[in-house]
Amino acid sequence: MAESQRYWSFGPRSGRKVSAGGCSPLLEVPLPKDRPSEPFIPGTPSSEPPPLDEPTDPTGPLPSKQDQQGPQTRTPTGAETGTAPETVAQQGSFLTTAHGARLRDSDHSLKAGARGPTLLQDHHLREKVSHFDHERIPERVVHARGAAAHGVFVANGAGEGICRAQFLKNGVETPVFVRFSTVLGSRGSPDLARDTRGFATRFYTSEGNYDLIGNNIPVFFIQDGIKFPDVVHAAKPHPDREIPQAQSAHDTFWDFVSLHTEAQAHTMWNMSDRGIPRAFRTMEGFGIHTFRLMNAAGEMSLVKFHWKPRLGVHSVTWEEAQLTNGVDPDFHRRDLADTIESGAYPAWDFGVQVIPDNDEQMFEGIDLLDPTKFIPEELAPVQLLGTMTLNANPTNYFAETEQVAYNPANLVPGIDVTNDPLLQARLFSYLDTQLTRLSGPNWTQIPINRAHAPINDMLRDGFHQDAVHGGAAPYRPNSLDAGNPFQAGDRDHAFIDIPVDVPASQKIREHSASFDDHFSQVTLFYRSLTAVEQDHVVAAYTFELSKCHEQTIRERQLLALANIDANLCKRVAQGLGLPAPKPTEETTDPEPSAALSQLGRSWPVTGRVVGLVIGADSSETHVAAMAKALQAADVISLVVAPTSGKYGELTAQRTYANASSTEYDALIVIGATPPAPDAIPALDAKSGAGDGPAAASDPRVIKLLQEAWRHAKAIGSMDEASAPADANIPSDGVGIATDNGKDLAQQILDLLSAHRSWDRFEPGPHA
Ligand code: HDE
Repeated sequence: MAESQRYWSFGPRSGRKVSAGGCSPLLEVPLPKDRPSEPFIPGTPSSEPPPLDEPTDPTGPLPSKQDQQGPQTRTPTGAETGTAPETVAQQGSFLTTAHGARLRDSDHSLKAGARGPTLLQDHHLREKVSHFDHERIPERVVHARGAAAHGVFVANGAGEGICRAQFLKNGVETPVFVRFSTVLGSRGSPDLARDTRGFATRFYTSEGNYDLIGNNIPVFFIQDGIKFPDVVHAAKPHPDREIPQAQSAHDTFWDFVSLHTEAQAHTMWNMSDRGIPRAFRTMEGFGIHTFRLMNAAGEMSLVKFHWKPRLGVHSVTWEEAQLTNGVDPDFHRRDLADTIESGAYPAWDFGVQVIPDNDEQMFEGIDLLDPTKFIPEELAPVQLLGTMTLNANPTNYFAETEQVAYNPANLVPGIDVTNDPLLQARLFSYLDTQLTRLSGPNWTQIPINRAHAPINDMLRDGFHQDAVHGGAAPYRPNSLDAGNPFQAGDRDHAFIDIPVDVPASQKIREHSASFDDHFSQVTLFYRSLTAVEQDHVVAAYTFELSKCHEQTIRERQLLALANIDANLCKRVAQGLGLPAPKPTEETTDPEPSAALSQLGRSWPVTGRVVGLVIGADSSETHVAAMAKALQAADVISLVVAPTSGKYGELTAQRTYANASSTEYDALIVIGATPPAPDAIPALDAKSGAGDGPAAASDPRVIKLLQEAWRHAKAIGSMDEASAPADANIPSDGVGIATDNGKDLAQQILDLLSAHRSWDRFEPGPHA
C-alpha cells in the first residue's frame, strides 16, 4: 500500500510551541532548518521531484532533504571542522572509482569480446562487486531493529543542585541522537512485536558523550548481568528452526521465565499494553538502574532516570499490533520519520527520582541495586530537569542509526554508576560488542560516535584509524611531546569516580537476600492497572502461553501467576483450559500506584491521525472544513476515498483498497460511501459486512469502521453517513460522535485527547 502518500495537515514553521501534556511549562523548541510550506505529504524520497526522462546533464549530488541532518562534522579527535555536512557526502558530477578515477561505463563488465569471458583485470567490476559483498555488518545481538533521530536537549536548571554535569545547567542546549528499538527481532522484523523497546540517548555534551541507554519499561528481566545470555537465548528464536521471529510466545521463553522467577516483573510489563506502543513518541523511557550523582559541593544522591512523553503513554491493541505487522511492518519507524518531517516534533521531559544516598542503598524497603524493582512515583516524585525534542531525521540509516554505538560507560563528571550487578556487567559488554560489530577498536571515530569535546586519548593505530596523530610520545609521562596530554585537575572538568565506601566482604558468587522477592512489585503493577488494562494482560498471557507446545511450561507459569494475583491466575488458567494452582508463596496486597496506568488522563492531540472517509459524492466543502478544523489542532487528516486521484479540489491520500484501520486514531465518515467499482463484496464482506444492508456501504469501509470500533477508537459521522450503521455500530455507543448540532471536530478532538474510548466495552470478570 502506498504508505508514503501520507498527507499531514500541519507542518513546518519556526519556533513551534510544544504543549506540555500537563507536566511542565510550554517550551519554545528551536528548529534547525527552514521547512517546506504546509500542507505537504511526508515520505518524499528526494529533495527535488524527479523528471520523467532520465537526466542527462551532469550535475552534482542533490542536497539532503530539509528534515534530515547528519552528525556534526567533527574530526576523529572531536574538533569542530566548521565544514558543511555535504562535504562528507559523495562529491562531483561524475561516477568514479573509490580512488577518484572517472568512469566511462558502469553497466558492462570488461570482456574478451561481447560474448567472451570476463577479464580479471576489470578493476571496476571487482571493486564494485567486492564492496557490495562486504556491505553488511553484524546486526546487534539484541536491539537489532531500530530507528533513530537527531534532536536537542534543553536543561531547565533544576538538576544543578544535584549534579555538576554541565549539560544540566540552566538553558544549556545539548545535541542528542536517540535510537529506539525492539529487543528480540532481527533487523528486518516488524515494529509491532510484543516486546520491550530500547530508548538509547546520546548527549553530545561539552564534557564528552553521555549515553543513557534505557528501555520503555522500568524493570529488567534479570538481576545480574551474568544471566543476560540466558534470557536472550531463551527469548530469541529456537536454535533448530530459527522460529518464531521477534516473539516471546514460545516454549523456550516461557520455560526460562517460569523457572527464573525474577523475570516475572519484566514479563508482566511486557504482557501489559506497554509491550505494544502506539509510537515511539508515546513511550516513557527509563534508565532502570540506580545511578549516583554528585553536585558541585561534592554531595551525592541516588537517582532513577525517566523520560516522560509529552503526548502521554499510549499503546495499540493486540489485534492492531498483529494487523499492523502485516500491513505496515515499519509502522513505528515511519511514524518517527513522518512526524519529524512534518514538524510535529516528538518531545519528552527528562526527570529524576532522587533518593538520598545511603550506605544500604535501600529506599522504602526497595533495594536500589535490584534492577527488577522500580520506585512508585507516589513514593518519590519525578523532578523534571529539561526537555528533549527530536527535530531531524538521519541523512543515512547505515552511517548513523546502524553505526551508532552506545556505551553505558560513557559518563560525564557528576554522573556515576552504582553496584547494581546488571549495570556492572553492561560496563564491560557494550565496548566489547563493538569490537566485532564495528570491526576493531576505532569505532569511536565513526562520525556519529565522535564526541563534541577534544579527544586526546593516547590510543593508537588499529583497524580503520581515521586520525592522523602527531607527536612522538604517546605515553605518560613524557617530555618529548612537552608533557602533553596532561591529567585534568578538579577545575578542568575531570571525570570523577565518585568515592564510595566498599564494605569489607568476601569474594562470593551470590546475591543479597533483598533480591529474593520476585513477586510483590509484580502484584503492585498488575493491581495498579484499570480493569480494561488488566483484561489486556489476561489476554496476552493466555495468548502467549497457548502458543507453547508443552503443557508443563504453561502449568509452571500459572504457578508464578498464582503468586502474583489469584484472579489473574484463574482467568489465564480458564483461557488455557487448566486448573488454577494455589500460590506457593505468601501473596501481598500493595497500595496501587496510579502513575502506572496509562488511562484516565487527557493528553495533547498533536500528530494524531484521523481518517476522513468520503464517497464519490461527499461534500467537498464539508471535507475541507473538517480537515481545516483538525489541522488547527495539529491533528493530521487523511482523506480515504473510493479511488486515488482528485475529488474536486481534494486529493485522496488513501483508497478504500489500501487504507488500513491501524493507521488512524479516529475515523470520520462524511456522506454516503457506496461500494466502489473495485469492491468484491463476496471477499471483502467476509471480514467487513455485518448483518446490515450490505449494499449501502462499501464492504471495505465497513471493515475499517468495525476494526476502529473494536479497537476503541473514536468514530464520527456527518451528512447522513450510513456506513457506521451498516457496520452495526450503535449510534449511541461510547466514543461515537455525530453532527447533531454539536461541533463534530471538537467532539473527536476531545475523544482523541483521552487516547481511546475504553468505556465502550464491559470489562472482564475481575472479582
Ligand atoms: Fe543492552 N546491549 N545489555 N541492555 N541494550 C546492547 O550493545 C547487554 C541491558 C539496551 O540502540 C548491545 O551496542 C548486556 C539493560 C539498549 O544501539 C549489547 C546486558 C538495558 C540497547 C548489550 C544488557 C539494555 C542495548 C547490543 C546485561 C536497559 C540498544 C549492541 C548485563 C537499561 C542500543 C550494542 C542501541 C544494546 C548487552 C542489559 C538496553 C550486546 C550484556 C538492563 C536500549 O552490548
